[in-house]
Amino acid sequence: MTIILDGDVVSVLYENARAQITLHGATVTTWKTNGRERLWLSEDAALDGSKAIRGGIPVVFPVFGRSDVHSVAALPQHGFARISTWQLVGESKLNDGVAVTLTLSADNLADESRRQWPFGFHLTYTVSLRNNSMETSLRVENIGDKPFDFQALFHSYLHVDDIDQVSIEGLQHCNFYNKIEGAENQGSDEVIRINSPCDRIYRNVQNEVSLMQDGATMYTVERTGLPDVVVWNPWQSGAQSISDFAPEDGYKQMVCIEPGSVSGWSSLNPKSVWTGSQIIHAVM
Ligand code: TA6
Repeated sequence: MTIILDGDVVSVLYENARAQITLHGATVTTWKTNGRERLWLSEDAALDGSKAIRGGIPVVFPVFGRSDVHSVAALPQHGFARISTWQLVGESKLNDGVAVTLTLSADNLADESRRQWPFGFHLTYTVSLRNNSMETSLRVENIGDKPFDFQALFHSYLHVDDIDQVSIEGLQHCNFYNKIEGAENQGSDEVIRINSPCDRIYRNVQNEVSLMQDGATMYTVERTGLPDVVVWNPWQSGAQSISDFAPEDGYKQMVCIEPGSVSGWSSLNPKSVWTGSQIIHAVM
């Protein structure tokens, strides 16, 4: 097991697994198993802390998207967690892997974000690297004197070989909101394939979600405390309109499978704690 902090990049090595996490946004930017990259990262991703990183696993907190709910209306898209500087506070050896822990709290939040969201909070983010899986776990603690509402999500950009051969299992029969159409949809038994812009919020997903490539399981995503799953692929039109999305045909090698608690709001009273986690298994 090896953990190296070089500037604002934490490199984590465990047997045949490798990962890097930037302190900027606590973003996992690369995760390799046996030399095979499992996350998609834009070639134009800003890694200098100037903006949210396009790719990897951005951490979304305290709001998903934008919202006119008063307490979060001033926040940028997807909140401040992914654009803040986190602190590396711990590393630990697991019996089957290695974990690193990063924190972000109100007292080390940029002034602008504190003005936009003036609540007492402490985030603890643990990334656990095992031979063929990546676990990300977020602990939210209310250390202030007033309750706050929040949403949280892991915006995972999974790397695929060929989007045309991808299907997604486990979301059948789940109702979803289609952001492209602006409409709620009833679940169906259709297996999800992506052949156009896709931006769907699946609600209260009971099953494990699997991403298939050529009919074989490539990834499975386990969730705890995260009832919703967002599926996003900008397709060609979206990729062309996103300035830091490169290469332009990179949409053919990525699918965002985003476990979250985003359909409503989680409320946290002072001294209370919430946790949500995902485990991405690299199967093939
Ligand atoms: O999670 C899907 C989504 O909300 C899409 O609507 C799209 O906006 C995507 O996130 C990327 O958002 P970003 O702020 O990273 O450009």
